[in-house]
Amino acid sequence: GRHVARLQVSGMTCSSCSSAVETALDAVPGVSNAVVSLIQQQARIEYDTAAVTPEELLEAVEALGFEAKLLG
Ligand code: 9UX
Repeated sequence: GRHVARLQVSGMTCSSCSSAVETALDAVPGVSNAVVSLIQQQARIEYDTAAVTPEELLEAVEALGFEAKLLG
């Protein structure tokens, strides 16, 4: 089903960073929408639980060199 995950993302220092994270998350199969806030250092991701896990979302962010944690 469709779920929303929120991630704390640390290390983003400019809007190019947050745009890169957003683009990477949007490219993950099963993600229907990702919005990243530079100011809040957070990502909000709408995704299909049948296609992708929260752990894979974290990995997509970490692959860019940022640290990510799943928020409650
Ligand atoms: Mo520019 Mo943001 O190299 O880290 S993308 S500062």
